[in-house]
Amino acid sequence: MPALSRRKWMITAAGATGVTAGTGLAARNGLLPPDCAGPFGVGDSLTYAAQRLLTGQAMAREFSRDQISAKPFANGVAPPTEDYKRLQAGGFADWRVAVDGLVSRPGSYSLADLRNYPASTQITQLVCEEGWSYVAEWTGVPVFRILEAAGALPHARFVVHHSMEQGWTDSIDMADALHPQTLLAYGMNGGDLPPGHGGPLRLRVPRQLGYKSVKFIERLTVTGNLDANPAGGGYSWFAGI
Ligand SMILES: Nc1nc2c(c(=O)[nH]1)N[C@H]1C(S)=C(S)[C@@H](COP(=O)(O)O)O[C@H]1N2
Ligand SMILES: [Mo]
Repeated sequence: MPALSRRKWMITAAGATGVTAGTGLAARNGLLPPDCAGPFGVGDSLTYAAQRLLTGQAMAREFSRDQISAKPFANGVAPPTEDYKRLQAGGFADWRVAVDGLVSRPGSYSLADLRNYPASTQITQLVCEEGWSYVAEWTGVPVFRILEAAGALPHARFVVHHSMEQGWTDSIDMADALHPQTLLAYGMNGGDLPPGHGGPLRLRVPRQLGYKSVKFIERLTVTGNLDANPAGGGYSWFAGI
């Protein structure tokens, strides 16, 4: 036992020294995640830096139509609130997603506004951290188009995405926010996005685990740091796949 713990300690110490040596370089190249000082800091920083270096703007795998799962799993139900029910009764005509923070043109967009932008469709896999997954087709507007329309400022580093559902605020860095496959999705498998899957509007981040694809999106906040916006869910902030 003592030998084992000493060995473990030595491995940890060696890893930590390597990370310290690499920290300046990683920070200069934007390779440190915002939770690098947290309890999982060393491991998360290595995962994040390695993935950013290896994959860059690589695309998530896209599937063919015949690979779409027959029964996609809806991991939850729509928020049981009066606000949601009222919007649903109106066919979500009054649903709006606000865009604020470090943008020169803060504002809000209805679903009809979002549909006016060139749509993007992807057949990708949603992978839950619990071990299940499915393939579906999602349609929506790439987040980069909305950031462009809102005039994201040069010192923007993260986009915080807020759900109408309590407790589901999360964030992504600009590499993922500007990634061509990161969508504000309003369609799924050829129809409107169903309430169980986050309808009328969810984020799709196919380069990260399912929990980053927050449902019932009603606000995007562009920010330079995450001090006021801790990551949601209690999961690791970075969930690259
Ligand atoms: N608002 C909200 N967004 C959410 C969740 C949720 O419970 N509420 N679950 C997350 C998790 S853990 C996963 S795996 C996916 C599941 O998406 P699905 O229900 O469309 O399959 O949504 C993510 N986004
Ligand atoms: Mo999940």
